[in-house]
Amino acid sequence: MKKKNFLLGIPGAPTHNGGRLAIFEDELYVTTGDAEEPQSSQDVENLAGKILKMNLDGTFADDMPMEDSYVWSYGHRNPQGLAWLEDGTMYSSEHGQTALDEINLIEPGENYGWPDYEGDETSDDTVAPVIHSGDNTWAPSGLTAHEDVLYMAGLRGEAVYHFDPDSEQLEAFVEDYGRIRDVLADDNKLYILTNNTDGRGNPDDTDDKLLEVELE
Ligand SMILES: [Ca+2]
Repeated sequence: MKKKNFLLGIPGAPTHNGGRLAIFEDELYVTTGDAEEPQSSQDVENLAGKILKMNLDGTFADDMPMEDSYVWSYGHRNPQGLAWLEDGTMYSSEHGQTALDEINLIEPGENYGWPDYEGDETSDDTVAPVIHSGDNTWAPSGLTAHEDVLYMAGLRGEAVYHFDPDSEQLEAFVEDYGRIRDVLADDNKLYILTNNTDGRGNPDDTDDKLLEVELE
């Protein structure tokens, strides 16, 4: 089988590279970071600082908000999590600058503000997060949905967070395992991947670990 390059030229840098891939309803979603060039996030011709979407054969989906473009949403700083509730509502987790980490409700063609707006600040054409971390740092990476709630991996926060979009309440759900890179809910179980060996943690002899937690 001949290999095909689906999409080349996503900007990269030592940090801020997004990098989450997720398939929902037979379409591929890709998060990209600003690659340390914040204004790229506002340039819809630039693939940095975006959530991209494509068909599984690499072609443009029929319902893209911009013509001949993979850009599904823009104005992102460094999104690393993607998840969908059972009703199809789409969310993404995103690293803020030192604090003001975000969970965003993603709608096609919308501008999520970076670098012009952070936290609750918005203009007429930007969207504020459904929740942000204020002065705290979650350093959110992976995101997953179970029924009507979200679970989010926290690196610096060293926790798996539980977020209920209805009540907009966020709380630590699993702690004491260090840095958490990714989470996946499947069949009433939550799988949790630690990342204490990523150069920023304090690994013990058995890191890193894949944990399994029973969900109610
Ligand atoms: Ca934002």
